[in-house]
Amino acid sequence: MKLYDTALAVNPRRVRIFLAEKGMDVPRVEVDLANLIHHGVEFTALNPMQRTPVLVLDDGSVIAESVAICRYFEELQPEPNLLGEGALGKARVEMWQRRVEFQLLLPAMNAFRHSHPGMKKREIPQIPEFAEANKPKAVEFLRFLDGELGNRTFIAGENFSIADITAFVATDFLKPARIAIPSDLIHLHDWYARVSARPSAVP
Ligand SMILES: N[C@@H](CCC(=O)N[C@@H](CS)C(=O)NCC(=O)O)C(=O)O
Repeated sequence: MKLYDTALAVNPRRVRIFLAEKGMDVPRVEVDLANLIHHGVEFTALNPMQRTPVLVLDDGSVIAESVAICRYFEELQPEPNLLGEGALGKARVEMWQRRVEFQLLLPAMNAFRHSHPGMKKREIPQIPEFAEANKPKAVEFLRFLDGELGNRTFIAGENFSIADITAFVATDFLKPARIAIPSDLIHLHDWYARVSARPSAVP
């Protein structure tokens, strides 16, 4: 098994944190996005979407998309559970995972990709106005999340889950995206401190 990974990129980091939480170690191949290695013939054959992460199994099967890769690992090693338990638990984690992905990670990525000079060759067309339009959307969701986190320890309930992983990497990504986190979001700041204290937060 081989994980095509990018050390400085947000989505591959989700998979690295997931693996660290599981205590799993998978051989990695670093893909240099800055030098457009993912646009080359070899990588494009693996993932025509030209994105990392990508997991290649020993029989040559390919899985792209961070959450799909995480689901594969959850099946291989169910504990500790990160995708929810039982019908309701799984649905809750999925609900929050999708909310965080669409309402926080995506606006943060759009803000970055449509404003950073280094992204000009990869985000075509790059639209700086679109970057600006995404910033308040991310902040609005942070405020919503702050209200929710007043009632529980983690995003989908009392257990740490993939929704926390996505929200954590998205929150760290707000800095390069030039989105400031309002200081009055006390519950959000407390949650961030809890998650960043976990050993898995390092990769
Ligand atoms: N939905 C995909 C997104 C993957 C993605 O956007 N990866 C970024 C790195 S964070 C990438 O490979 N970007 C290359 C590019 O934009 O050219 C996932 O969750 O895996």
